[in-house]
Amino acid sequence: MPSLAERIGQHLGADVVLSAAADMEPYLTDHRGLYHGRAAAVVLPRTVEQVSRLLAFCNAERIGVVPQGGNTGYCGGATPDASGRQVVLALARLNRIRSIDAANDALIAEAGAILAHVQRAAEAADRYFPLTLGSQGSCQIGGNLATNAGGMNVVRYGMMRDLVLGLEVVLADGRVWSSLGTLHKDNTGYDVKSLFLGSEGTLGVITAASLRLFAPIRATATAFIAVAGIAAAVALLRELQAASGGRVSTFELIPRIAVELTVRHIAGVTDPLPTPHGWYVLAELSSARADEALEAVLEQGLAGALERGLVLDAALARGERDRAALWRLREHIPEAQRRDGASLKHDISVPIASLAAFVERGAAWVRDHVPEGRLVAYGHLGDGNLHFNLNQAPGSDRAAFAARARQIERAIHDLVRDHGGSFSAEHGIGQLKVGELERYGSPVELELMHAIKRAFDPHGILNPGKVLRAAGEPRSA
Ligand code: 2HG
Ligand code: ZN
Repeated sequence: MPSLAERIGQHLGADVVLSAAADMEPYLTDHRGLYHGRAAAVVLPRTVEQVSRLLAFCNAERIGVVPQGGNTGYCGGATPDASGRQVVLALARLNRIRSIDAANDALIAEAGAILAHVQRAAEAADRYFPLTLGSQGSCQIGGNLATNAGGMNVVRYGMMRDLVLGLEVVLADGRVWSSLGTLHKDNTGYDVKSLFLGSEGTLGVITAASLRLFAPIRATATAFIAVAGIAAAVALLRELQAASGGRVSTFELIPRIAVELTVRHIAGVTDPLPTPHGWYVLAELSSARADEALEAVLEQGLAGALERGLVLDAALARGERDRAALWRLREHIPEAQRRDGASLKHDISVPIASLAAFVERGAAWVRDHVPEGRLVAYGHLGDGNLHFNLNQAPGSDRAAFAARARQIERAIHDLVRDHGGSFSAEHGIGQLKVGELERYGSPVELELMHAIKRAFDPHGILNPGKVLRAAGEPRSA
């Protein structure tokens, strides 16, 4: 009796199937090392037709399929379970830029295309693709779509969902549905493509997308700003938006501890300001007009805010080198956190007007209840989205700290709910937050989600146990 991997090889060609333990290994552990799964095979198709044949086969045989992009996710959404019966479907080889239509501001990329390649392809056509993530050198556009990724430019351009014109998706039974096109308006009934965005491979496998392009950026002004606190940062954002006519494209909150961690752990990062402050913002204004006086707008805005005590100090980037150094500091905060020891991550959002109150209460709770941890809260202030993370304090026990994860998460997520926020702003649900969705999600919405899941994937073969608990899977505490 041939193995499952051999049978898949017979259908698709042996050259697209990995089954040796050493070959499969990189596909079985998630980026944060939270999950280690097993698989019957890892399949790396070269064509959409092969994806279609694989899903038709797995649907008929009731075999779970776990789609995987660059494997940079935070919630274990692309890691198989421990049964060894699931198949990992890695999209890496489906990585072509199929077309660029600059006249229609559209680009069609396959799921396995690396985000940075998509950005460069747009640039080569004198256009701009705005999604900007720390992991852009390795994450894949299919994963960005399936998780509705966010990042540093959302305040201006929206999340991945807002950057999509159409999709090509292989459904659970192998049918291929395509809405690839360049229409910027299409109001024909239910927005089916939207369902796949953020569904994390549980409703279909995205194989290609038509993406929105924008005018290229010709001018930027960037500053690293010490602010008087969170409320001051929120007020500054509103002032800079008003003064620049909505040109703010990045507005990232950075705490003092993140500066210390990046200076300590990341080569080449230095403190941009001469004296320490509690909170900072990395702000960038950008424009498609080369002659727009963005630096002057930023300087004037900051000078006014300095007078009124919102801003305490600021370093303006004078040229591309300065700018790259400031971005390097921000983008490497997660890596610096990782190198410093165990960390607990909470990707939360609250209405922007409630941010200051939330941080005040959350920080006090951490101070009072987690003596072995230190708050490292940073993120996309412009979107009300903070990574309200904790790192183990120096000298504390790694395992004891990590063991408190669920209890700490519960307290923080309850506080988030009390402030009208979300326990998952941009990193999705995966397997990590299935219980949180059940706890905090609206029961009616969950019923609708299960109904949609049954309609799209009646046999439950698509990424089983991600986002929604698989049928028959026991609830944990
Ligand atoms: C970021 O904003 C990423 O840098 C990662 O979303 C956040 O590590 C994190 O918590
Ligand atoms: Zn983030």
